[in-house]
Amino acid sequence: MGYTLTEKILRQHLADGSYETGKEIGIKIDQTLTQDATGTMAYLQLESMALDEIATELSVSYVDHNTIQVGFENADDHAYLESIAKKYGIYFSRPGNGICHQVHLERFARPGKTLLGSDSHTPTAGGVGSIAIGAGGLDVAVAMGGGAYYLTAPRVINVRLEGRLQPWATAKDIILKVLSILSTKGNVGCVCEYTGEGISSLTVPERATITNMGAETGVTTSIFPSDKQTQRFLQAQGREEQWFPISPDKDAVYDQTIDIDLSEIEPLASAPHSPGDIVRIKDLDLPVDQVMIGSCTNSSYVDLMTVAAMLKGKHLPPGVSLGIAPGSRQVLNSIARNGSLSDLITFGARILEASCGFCIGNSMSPCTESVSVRTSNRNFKGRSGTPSARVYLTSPVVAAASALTGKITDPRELGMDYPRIEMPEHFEIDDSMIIPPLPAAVRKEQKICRGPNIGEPPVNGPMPEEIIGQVTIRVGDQVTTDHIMPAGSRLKYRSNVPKYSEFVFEPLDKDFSARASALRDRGVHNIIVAGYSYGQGSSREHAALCPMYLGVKAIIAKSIERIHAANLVNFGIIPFSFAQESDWDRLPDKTEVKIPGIREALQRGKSDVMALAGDMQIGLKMSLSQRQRDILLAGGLLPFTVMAAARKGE
Ligand code: MIC
Ligand code: SF4
Repeated sequence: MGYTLTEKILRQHLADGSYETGKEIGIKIDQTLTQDATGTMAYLQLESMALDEIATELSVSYVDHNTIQVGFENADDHAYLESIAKKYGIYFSRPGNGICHQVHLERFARPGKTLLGSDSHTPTAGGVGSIAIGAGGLDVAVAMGGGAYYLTAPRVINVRLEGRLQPWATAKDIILKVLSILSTKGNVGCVCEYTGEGISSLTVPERATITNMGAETGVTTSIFPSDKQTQRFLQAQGREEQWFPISPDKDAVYDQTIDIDLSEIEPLASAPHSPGDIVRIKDLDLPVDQVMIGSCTNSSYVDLMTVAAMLKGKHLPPGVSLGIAPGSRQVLNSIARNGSLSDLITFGARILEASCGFCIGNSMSPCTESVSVRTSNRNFKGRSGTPSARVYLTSPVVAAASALTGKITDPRELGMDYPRIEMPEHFEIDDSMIIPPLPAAVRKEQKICRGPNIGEPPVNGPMPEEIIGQVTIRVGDQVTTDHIMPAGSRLKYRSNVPKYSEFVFEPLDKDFSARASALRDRGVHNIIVAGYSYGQGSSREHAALCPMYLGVKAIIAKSIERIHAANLVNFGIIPFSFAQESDWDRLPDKTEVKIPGIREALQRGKSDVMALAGDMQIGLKMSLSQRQRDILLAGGLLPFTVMAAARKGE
């Protein structure tokens, strides 16, 4: 029996365990990436591991999320990150150079490699045939130190593409179609592998749009084989020598197959407030207040050139605003040199920095009760900064058509010829905004730059014998990391955990933080009760770290998403699931809950434990590997890693 591409690359990188679907394996990580919003914590944790050198082939620190710099906090973070990169031999992509995933695809991602990134859209690099996985910053720090990354050997879904896209249907519509089939839940522990003759017509940036937004299905990653298109892309990026072909074996066996005929794909959108609520553009008839084009999903050269060709010589209608954020300095500079930037400016577009910006809600929030059409990948309620706004996620051509007419518009109705823009044979290459690692001798001299915004990461104590606490909050289904730990205007506190913790659950319950810290100070453990898919979305470990700081010891949910569940374990919080889902109803806010003998249960490898709430008994399940149990007993991955290193040294 042959191997899928996923299994092939994972087996080549196997560092711990034996490969069996559904079982935990440890893999060697070749490359890492961090971004500033998750990176400061990752590097503070790296520092506390007291290493001299990083062990990866390549690690890159990007600054792309918090580039607004209102006040000193963001700038302090940037200075810290730059000094850390100099000290440890890490590439540093300076603010202004672009969004981590776009730049990594352009300049560093390689077929057959493993990439671990402290951002959930790291799978973008799956577009060149890399196994690229999003994780919490602490996992990335451990991988930089040479530690294995642990994941479940995945179930592999074969997404077989046949045919060719029709004009005005795009890669974004393919991933929206996949989302309409897979939805945003129930795919934990899977990988989407794209095959079929239809893939040969998709360029690497198009493939990257698909693997990027694959994150919204909850899969571990998505991947395309490395073929002629990959070679063409690496050639155009001046990296041809890094190309080699890699694909699944002909007799590879998949756990599930989905067939999609590209010629039947039509323009689609994610309707408010979930990327998985898919509708056809032609069924929508809605005036638009704002159009935002950019983000790591859709801001490539071809994306923006196509938009510019559609808008050239025309003007923005009154009542609509248009913002465009190119994905990288390479993209921005290319459209500047060939004059297309001027076409966008003449149309009335507001040109934004090559960064995340609007996508994470730190700028360009739409007005109250407005409709915003965006080319990004997430439309969770309030993520734009305006809770009452309705955000539709679409392709760049639908966004441009909507900016032209002032209402959500199917571009096929414009009566315009489809501007078929080719990917260039040679991209403009200028890496002068990426600072390469310093020679080892000079590195030692480097001083770390620590402004007042850089705090120490709090560390948890060992797991107590029993949990004696209270349900501090009970939430429903699909609570995202944006609900647990909001970004937007709160982002600047990412390096200051006590301050950032004041905003835990802010969008759902403004008093949560005060209540939880009061209980913690009285020695009462905080417990969170949740519905399905708790912790969807971002890889931000602050959604575990800050609750840990507030004294949360356990989450009891109907289900928990992959990255978030791993982050909870990493910070010593137990992710429980209900044995009977209907028990969710029996645990409202303020219920006093006891979980006796939890330490012993973890030590003895038990999967079932009982929670006591008054005279009720509630069955709980723990789906944890032995390694995760040991991490929880130690109080988290950091104390576990430090203890393991000390044992080795004895
Ligand atoms: C996101 O798109 O939600 C983010 C902001 O990029 C996050 C990372 C973060 O919260 O810093 C992600 O996707 O992991
Ligand atoms: Fe940045 Fe948005 Fe991409 Fe997250 S999804 S990395 S905020 S552009």
